[in-house]
This record gives sequence, C-alpha cells and structure tokens, in this order.
Amino acid sequence: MCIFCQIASGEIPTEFLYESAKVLAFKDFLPQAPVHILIIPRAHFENTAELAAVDSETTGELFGAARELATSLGLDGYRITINTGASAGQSVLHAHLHLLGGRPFAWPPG
Ligand code: DGP
Repeated sequence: MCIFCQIASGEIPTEFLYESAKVLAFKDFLPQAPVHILIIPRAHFENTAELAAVDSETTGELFGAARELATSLGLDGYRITINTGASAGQSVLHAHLHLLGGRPFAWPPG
C-alpha cells in the first residue's frame, strides 16, 4: 500500500484538515511554505491526470477543498501545485495537490 493510502486508511495516524467521503487534506511533512497542505483522493490513482480521466467530480472536489482551506486559513493568495511524473518532481505516486501559502512565490517556478 502506498504511503498516502496508509494515511487515508488510518494506518498512519494523521490529523486531517479537510475530510469528506472522497477527499482528505493534511499537512505536508516537508513544508515548503508556512502553509503547505496536501489534498488527496482517498482512492488510489497514480497522479491527478489518471484521476481526472475517470472521476471529474472528485478532481473538482480537490480544488474545492483547496479553496475552502485557503479561505478558512485567511490566505490572500496561494499556489496550487500538481507534480505529475518524475521529471516534474512527483515523488509520491498517489494523486495530490499541494496548497502553498503564507509567503510570496516567484515565477517561473523552479
Ligand atoms: P510530490 O513530490 O509532488 O510527489 O509531493 C509529495 C509530498 O509528500 C512531499 O512534499 C513530501 C510529502 N510526504 C511524503 N510522505 C509523507 C508522509 O508520510 N506524510 C506527510 N504528511 N507528507 C508526506
């Protein structure tokens, strides 16, 4: 079972900042900003492209959860990052959004 599936199943105890039947959010353990939250589908998909191909409702909920979290945390701006594939820096092969906030972000990203 992948690490995010272990988090979703409760095998690895984790505090959830957003929780629904299909989606979970929790803090990234290697934060890259004062706010760094991972938003994942409970079900295992290797990346968000694979999720989006079969389940647009859950894909949309990932973004809705990001909006809700950003609002509840009072972020005036934030960045959503989706690394897809090793060359883009994806290290955990379970679909996820990164919600980053609390500092300025440069463009273009590294
Ligand atoms: P990516 O590189 O886009 O696949 O992002 C994976 C992120 O997941 C990375 O920022 C570190 C984080 N991460 C990996 N394992 C764990 C874990 O067990 N718990 C938490 N909270 N975060 C994890």
